[in-house]
Amino acid sequence: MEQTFIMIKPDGVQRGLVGEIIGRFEKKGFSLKGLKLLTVDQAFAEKHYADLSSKPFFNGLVEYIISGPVVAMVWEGKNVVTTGRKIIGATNPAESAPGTIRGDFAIDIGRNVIHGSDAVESAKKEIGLWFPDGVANWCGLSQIAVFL
Ligand code: YYY
Ligand code: MG
Repeated sequence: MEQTFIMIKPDGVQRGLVGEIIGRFEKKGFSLKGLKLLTVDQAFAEKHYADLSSKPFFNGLVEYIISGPVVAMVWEGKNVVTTGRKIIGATNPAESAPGTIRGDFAIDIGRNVIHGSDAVESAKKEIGLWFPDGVANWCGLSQIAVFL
């Protein structure tokens, strides 16, 4: 089954949008397969956005992503990569339609609340980077029970 990597950026966490965003993916019918709150360092953020390293906004983007905790998630379902991008909306909130996450909750491209993988291949890469131990085993109740 197709999976995508979704990350609520520091502004989304600070503004209290975590529940709202998770709710939108849940109500659409996608399945949450992994979730963690973490703060990443500069080297990790640069790796996540490596494809954009030559862009003029790269340094500012990295500073933003490391500025506070983010919520990293794996969501699963039919066409979840493409549909997830539709739920998120256009990169620039000025162009994101109302009803999308960025269209409803963001104004500036540099504070656009959420990240979503742009293709199945990049989703695989990003899930591997953010969940190096996999999601199937990530802190499931059954696994905690094994440790007890
Ligand atoms: O995938 P998506 O997040 O919609 O856009 P990308 O083109 O991958 O750029 C990543 C990230 O960089 C974007 O969410 C905001 C920021 N950014 C920017 O600050 N200024 C731009 N002109 C383009 C992108
Ligand atoms: Mg992108």
